Amino acid sequence: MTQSFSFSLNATDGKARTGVISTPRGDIRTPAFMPVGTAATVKAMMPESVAATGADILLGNTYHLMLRPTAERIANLGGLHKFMNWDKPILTDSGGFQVMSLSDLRKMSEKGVTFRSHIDGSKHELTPERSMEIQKLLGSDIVMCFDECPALPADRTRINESMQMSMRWAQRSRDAFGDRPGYALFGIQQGGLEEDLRAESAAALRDIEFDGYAVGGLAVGEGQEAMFNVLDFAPDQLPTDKPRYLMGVGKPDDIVGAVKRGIDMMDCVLPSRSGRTGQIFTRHGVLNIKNARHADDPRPLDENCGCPACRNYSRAYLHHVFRAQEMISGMLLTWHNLHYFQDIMQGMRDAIATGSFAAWEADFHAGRAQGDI
Ligand code: PRF
Ligand code: ZN
Repeated sequence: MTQSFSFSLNATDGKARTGVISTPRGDIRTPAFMPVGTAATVKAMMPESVAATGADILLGNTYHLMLRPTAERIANLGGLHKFMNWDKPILTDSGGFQVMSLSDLRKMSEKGVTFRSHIDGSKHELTPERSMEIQKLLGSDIVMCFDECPALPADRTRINESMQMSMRWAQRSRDAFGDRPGYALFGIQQGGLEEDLRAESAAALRDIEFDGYAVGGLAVGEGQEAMFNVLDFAPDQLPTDKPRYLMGVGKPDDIVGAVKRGIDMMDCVLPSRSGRTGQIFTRHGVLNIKNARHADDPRPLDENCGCPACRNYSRAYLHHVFRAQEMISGMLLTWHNLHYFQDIMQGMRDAIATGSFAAWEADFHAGRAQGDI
């Protein structure tokens, strides 16, 4: 039975919103944090463990999967969900952003971008049409438009031209995506830090009509204050009855600030990548397990955390396996970080539902030390 894609808001508190995105592969509770599963795995995590942290949806990457193992191979093997043993929703990014940060010898034109693989130097092309084709082959539930994201700082002329091209690519993405019941296509707003360019981009996307709208082009070097300044107006420029997704954000305080300003979805490699480098996020602040002062510490990372790393292991053990480069280190620390990020999301969902977001936010900030804990 084909069930359609829909979004319903359950409550708002100030600009913060909580609701549910329904898809044929299950519900996504919002605000939602999406762990990143770039290469058909959330590194160091079994899919059932990712689900156990509270994640309703994962992010996958067109760029990585088209290069290895290729979208055609994944399609022949039954699609990305089956391939990686994750049966809940998957959102895929469209590739352009990763081409700019990872590939060699890029060449951009109105048609799209040609580049060389960072893995073996082979030559490839991505266009709006090809990106839609790849994301369909993967079986992605939420498909992202093909866009360009300029690095900041950039001058206004460059930001404007880039945004205009991304809007033409958004129309081409919409045309190529076609009508696919049960699957969603999200537009991506660009326009740098400029309110009028952001407004123009939002108007272009609303005209085309999408199932959801992303705020792109942020967290690319502008800093939190500048990002929050944009988030003070950008979500308001997008439809209220569709999900709003802030791409590639962020640290816990970025996420809380974004939700406060009307964002419904986010993704970031931070909890998983930091897990592998020993940086731990807790409600009390940040700690690095590599630090020698943890060597004799029998306490858990966070006595109030319900994750397996905190329930079953001491800081001393986690310090030891990190120093010894044991595989379980990345597994346990990633699990904790993902669990903590999902705890934050659940806390915000509950607070918004009960109209107590401001009090929740004050507690969140009050509990956190500035330096290492
Ligand atoms: N566009 C796309 N993916 C992205 C971004 C963007 O602007 C960002 C910006 N933070 C992260 N990932 N397609
Ligand atoms: Zn924990």
